[in-house]
Amino acid sequence: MSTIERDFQTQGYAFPIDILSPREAREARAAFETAEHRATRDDEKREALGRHCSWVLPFADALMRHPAVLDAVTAVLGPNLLVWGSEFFVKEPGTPDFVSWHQDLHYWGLAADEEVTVWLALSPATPESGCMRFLPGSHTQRVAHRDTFAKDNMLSRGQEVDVEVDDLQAVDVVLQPGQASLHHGRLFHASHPNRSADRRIGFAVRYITPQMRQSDGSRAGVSLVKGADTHGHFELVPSPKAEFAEHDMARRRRLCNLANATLYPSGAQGRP
Ligand SMILES: O=C(O)CCC(=O)C(=O)O
Repeated sequence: MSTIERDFQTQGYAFPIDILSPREAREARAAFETAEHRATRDDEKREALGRHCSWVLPFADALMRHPAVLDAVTAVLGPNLLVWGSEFFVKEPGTPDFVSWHQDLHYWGLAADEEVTVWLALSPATPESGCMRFLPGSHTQRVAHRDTFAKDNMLSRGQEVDVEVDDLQAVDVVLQPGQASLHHGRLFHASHPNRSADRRIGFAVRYITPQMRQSDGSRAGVSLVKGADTHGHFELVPSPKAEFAEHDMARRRRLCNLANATLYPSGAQGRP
């Protein structure tokens, strides 16, 4: 059993995993910031950076298919991999933005637990910059959540676990630019505000196996990134060829509208 597989099974996470060289990480950050600049005056493009960005940004599609990323995910999910979601999490220096303790799979309407997130750092992720925090071993539980709609919470409904979390047990997910962490969809995780002088930028990608499906039977959009789609439960989305191309944006709009009924039954929208 590899270290990644062992850590993932026992703790619910594995990190740090080297993915990009420092130069490649700087290039990926520059590609992100260029796309961000192009999206400045367009609400839909800005929203796309925070949800299903790989459907409209070729550099994001390439990053989530990086061989080192796929090797790490294969160690825990096996050889056939789909991507269910991809998004940039940006915390500006000195802002109050935070993420409350939550379990990703609680809200996504998926019928099983074969999901893993890769969070790739494009700037330093440290306690000062508001790196993620994980609660070791919490991935074996399913707990109730409540929606707080707390101001400054980066999650769409301010969702958080409805149980006490012993903060002293949490580990800081410290990553250099180009390093990644893996976390299980049931792992309790959170993050504090960014008190550093730099932006904290992470690229989060949600990998699933083809056996997964939406509990309500809907055919959500996914990208096939390795092996074969052996079950056909989802609509396969092709790689984008150009940034924010209108036909890719239109497909993304249609698939986000379809997913909203599952993800936001009460009407709130944004990040799942
Ligand atoms: O970037 C963060 O601080 C939180 C990210 C997160 O909750 C996730 O990737 O599931």
